[in-house]
Amino acid sequence: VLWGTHKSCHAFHLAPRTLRFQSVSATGAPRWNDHDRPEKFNFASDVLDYWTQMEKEGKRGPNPALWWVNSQGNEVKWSFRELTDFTCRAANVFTQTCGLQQGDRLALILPRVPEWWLVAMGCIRTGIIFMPGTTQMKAKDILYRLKQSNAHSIVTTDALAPEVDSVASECPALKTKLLVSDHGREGWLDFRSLIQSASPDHTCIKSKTTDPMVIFFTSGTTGFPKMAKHSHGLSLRHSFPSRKLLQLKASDVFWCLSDPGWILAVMGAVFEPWTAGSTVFIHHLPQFDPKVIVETLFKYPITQCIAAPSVYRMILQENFGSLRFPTLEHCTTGGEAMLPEEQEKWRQRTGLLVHQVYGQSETGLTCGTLRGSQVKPGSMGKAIPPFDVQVIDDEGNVLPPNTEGNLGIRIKPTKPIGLFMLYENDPVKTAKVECGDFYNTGDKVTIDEEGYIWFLGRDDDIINASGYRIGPAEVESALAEHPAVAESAVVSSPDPIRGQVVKAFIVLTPQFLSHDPDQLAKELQEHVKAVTAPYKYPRKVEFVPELPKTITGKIKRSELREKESSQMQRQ
Ligand code: BCO
Repeated sequence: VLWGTHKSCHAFHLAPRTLRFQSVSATGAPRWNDHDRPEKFNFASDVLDYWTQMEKEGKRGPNPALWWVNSQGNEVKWSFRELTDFTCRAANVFTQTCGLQQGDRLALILPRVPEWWLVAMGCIRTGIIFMPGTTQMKAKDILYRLKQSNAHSIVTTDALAPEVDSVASECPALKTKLLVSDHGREGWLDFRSLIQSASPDHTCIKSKTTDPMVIFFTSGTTGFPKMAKHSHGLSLRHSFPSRKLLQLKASDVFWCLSDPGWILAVMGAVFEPWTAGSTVFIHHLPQFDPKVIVETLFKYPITQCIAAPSVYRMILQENFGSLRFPTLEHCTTGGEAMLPEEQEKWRQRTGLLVHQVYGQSETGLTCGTLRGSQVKPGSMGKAIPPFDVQVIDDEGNVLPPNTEGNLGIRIKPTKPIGLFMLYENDPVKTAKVECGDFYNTGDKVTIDEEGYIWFLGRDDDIINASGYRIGPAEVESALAEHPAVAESAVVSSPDPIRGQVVKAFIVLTPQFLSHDPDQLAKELQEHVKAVTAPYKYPRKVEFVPELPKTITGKIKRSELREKESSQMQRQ
């Protein structure tokens, strides 16, 4: 095997390749100006192979490009040269062995294993559109994604292969299934051995910056997740966060703790660090454990990290002796809002300020506090170029400072690079988020005179639980599959650690009315965990005789949400 239980991996002979010229910035990174819109851009050839060339010329230090560890003491360290080699092999596996072509879709459902990075980059080299997804998904979630996207291929592990097999017959477009495992499985191709035997010679496609590159499934206030489709421009745009927001250098070791199923990881564990030639540090972390996070920050020379606020809160909640990490210089957080007192507590314990960033699956990083500039506690920073971010009303009029409104990104006369292209197969929802000259994020904010933006919340039904965006319909439909549930309404409930948690108000069917409520609540929670991704399960359950409804029979979730919120405030 190439890796796995080995302490290091083999280096392969690399074929020489030609690179397009890029100028070099002060930090050594290939750079584009913040408003550049080159006609052609491909992250694999323009960034990854650039750093490979720098390594060959002795212009980059010896630190790895990818440094993966797990709790068993296994380690994988790959240089950019090795990454170029392996990702060219991955590209050949996709096009030659699997017969995939530019524009085909590939579902990438892997945990934090090194192959994730090979698959993503192999797709970028070939123009195959990859669709990251969390490994918490269950058969129902996977089926929805494969069908909605007409996926041609899926890459996953042993744990999820049976779930995929249970629904594959309903996905006629699905042609190849690739398994990342040390064992074979009937009907599946063995990704690891294919990579070993594949050729490292591959010519990267000359992708247009506007060609599609990746699709993120993102939950909405109604219905099931939408497919936010991004072009290669997403990867180009993240050179700004790399250079200015985080000021990454080739000597930095950057750890993004987000699961690779989310856009935060695609930005924080791929585009930003590699643009600067930094080391992407990965801990396998199959189960979240604050102790492992703290130990890792003490053990490895990590200089920067990014994680959801819940991660910082969960670390602070534990009684760790010291949190003065020897090499950590800069902390960033995103995915949900962090309170000023939480930022202050982290500063007191670690000596480090947490810098907030804001973004969505549709937008990538949109706001943030640049490293070195003033941190205003509680604020998610300023607009990140080239986005022109404004606070707008429901008609798209720009509002003055300190006025509550929607966070909008200007899309007219020119849509900025890096903003999603559209919701695939959904022109209605695509049109709905256009508001005058702006893309309307739906997030309520204010902006001050200096351009700092404060998150206030949402006035729709989307739940943000510890950085996960959850649509109520996804949980309600899972609950509806249980015979005890006559109907349910799912809303957010404030939580001191997770920001919000999912709460389900449930009307029981007559035959379950006499059941023990605590036991039944547990059973329903386990049921949701079993039929859909468990991060969505209702951590709070309340049985009610009826749900509040409008005269047309629509459930008034806002009423339940407000009730929940005021009840929590009283406690
Ligand atoms: O808390 P419980 O133990 O009752 O349940 C947990 C898990 O134990 C359980 N679970 C997980 N896998 C399971 C399973 N149960 C059954 N079968 C399985 N295969 O389900 C619950 C999952 O909840 P969780 O994921 O919140 O787990 P946990 O361990 O509490 O993790 C805490 C966090 C903070 C690490 C986690 O919530 C997290 O990673 N949050 C961040 C999410 C994130 O990265 N968001 C960014 C999205 S991108 C974006 O927002 C754009 C920003 C620019």
